Amino acid sequence: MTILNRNAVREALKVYFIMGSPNCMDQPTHVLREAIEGGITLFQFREKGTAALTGDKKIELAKELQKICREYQIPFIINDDIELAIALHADGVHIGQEDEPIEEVRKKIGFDKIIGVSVHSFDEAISALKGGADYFGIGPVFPTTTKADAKPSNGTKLIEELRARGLGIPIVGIGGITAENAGSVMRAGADGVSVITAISHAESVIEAAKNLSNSVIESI
Ligand code: 3NM
Repeated sequence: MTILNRNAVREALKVYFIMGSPNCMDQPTHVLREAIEGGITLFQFREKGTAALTGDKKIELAKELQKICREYQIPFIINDDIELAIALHADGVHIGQEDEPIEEVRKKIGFDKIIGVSVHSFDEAISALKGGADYFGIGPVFPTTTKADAKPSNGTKLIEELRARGLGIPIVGIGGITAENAGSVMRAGADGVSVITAISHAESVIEAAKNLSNSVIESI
């Protein structure tokens, strides 16, 4: 577990925006600025999928987006790419079950960084907790077409189960979440909602982030 305050992590998860260049209809830097102005509380750089940048171009974009996050004091987390997270002194990484074991990631990244882990069952949750995860990403809560290899959607069942079994770790729901259904994810026991499409594909990114933020705040 990180040495950062758990409640600070919990707070930061509320309106969790994920994006990379393949998700954007406009310049990623512009989309991120607007999302921050609309009220997102954390940003995850996830450069994946068709036409995803690689090599120096990926690093350049990561740096530009990190600079914006720093300007607004929004935590900047990198998906999967632990080496990049270390090189840029990112605030943390988000890893899946198929990535390096969390214990190894922690050794590399240090105790002053956030590690988020995607979990799909009670057993995965316990392993991630033992490994020192700072938060869980649980999804897909609703159907999504954004992640090619996403599992079938499972609603809020696992979030409810983990809370009913006494786990207090910060949790963020993910997958098909919108301003309309975010409240149900929060009421199930999540501390925040994580979205790609609901913000990055919106006609007005600012308005979309504001709407999502309002739904989350109203459901607390
Ligand atoms: N992870 P959207 S679902 C990145 O289930 C990701 O772990 C998921 O995108 C998981 O908000 C997903 O557009 C895609 O549905 C989320």
